Amino acid sequence: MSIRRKIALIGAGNIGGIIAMLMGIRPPGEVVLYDVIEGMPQGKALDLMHFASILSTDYHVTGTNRIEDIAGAKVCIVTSGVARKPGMSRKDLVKVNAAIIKDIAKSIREHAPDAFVIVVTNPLDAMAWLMQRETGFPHNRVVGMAGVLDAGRYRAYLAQELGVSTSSVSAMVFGGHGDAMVPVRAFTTLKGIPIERLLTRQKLDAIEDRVRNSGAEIVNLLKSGSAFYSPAASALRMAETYLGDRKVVMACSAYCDGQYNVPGIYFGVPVVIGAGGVERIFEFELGPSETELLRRSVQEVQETIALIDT
Ligand code: A3D
Repeated sequence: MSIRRKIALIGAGNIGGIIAMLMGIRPPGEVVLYDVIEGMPQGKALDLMHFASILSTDYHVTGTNRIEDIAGAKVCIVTSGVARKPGMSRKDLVKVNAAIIKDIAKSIREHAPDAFVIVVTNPLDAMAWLMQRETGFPHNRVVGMAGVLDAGRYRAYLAQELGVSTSSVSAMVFGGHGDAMVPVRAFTTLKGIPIERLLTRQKLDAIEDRVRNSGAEIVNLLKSGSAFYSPAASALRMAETYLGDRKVVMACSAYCDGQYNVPGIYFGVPVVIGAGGVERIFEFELGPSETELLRRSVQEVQETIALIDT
């Protein structure tokens, strides 16, 4: 019997494949790559076995079309679903992806009942909400990936504008992973210096609009498919933080039960990720304009959840 911990990548498309590749560079455990397309996860796993051999990283990765092969996984990263195409909103995706998530949730509950589940499939907050409901897992063991990516985009543009390393910029993006997401400039700094002291309001408005539209900007450039390198890196960070019990603070889509006046839905808020999954939601007072923007974002997520057939 293997003593390696198992990580299941459910969906072996662009994001699943890149996560599998990144995990091959510094393996956090044994990886199972699952997809419904026959031969595809097996082909990627074989290529990755060769990749790891070249890097000498002792990576154990297998590809499968049998969902039962996720058995005993400690982490499941779910990317299965359909990606956005040009002109398609995240909401257009809801019905098709909800059916896939329901199916996957049932399998996770059956085969990996102790897993920490990271949902990537869009529309993100609604799919994380659905995953928790369908697995019946405690809320702290189901989380959605969005804020890490959105904050990463915000930091990238700010660092570019200021001509500094992204490592010197700390940024926070709240809210649903949609057009109404809320980059919070009051909590965004360059080494502790409030960003508002360094850039004009007009410049920050423009950068924040670009953050909100980055997903669509990439979709329009790619013409088919959506962003995959940065979503993969974001999900990897979350999985590593959990596996290492690192207690890093990051914005994730987590279950809010009144925090920030968010009522019983999954929503992007700053959380601590550790061995207990989502161990804590950080709550503090926001300004009136951010509070109003969050209210609109809550509404957007609620409207998407309402589209899911119960
Ligand atoms: P893609 O390359 O199409 O991969 C999705 C994979 O899911 C495909 O290989 C499908 O065969 C597979 N699949 C479909 N149905 C099932 C099923 N029932 N069981 C297992 N696998 C299945 O897409 P991608 O990897 O680029 O994106 C995956 C998802 O992430 C999409 O829903 C995107 O919209 C979403 N996404 C989210 C973000 C966020 O920031 C939250 C960013 C980018 C993409």
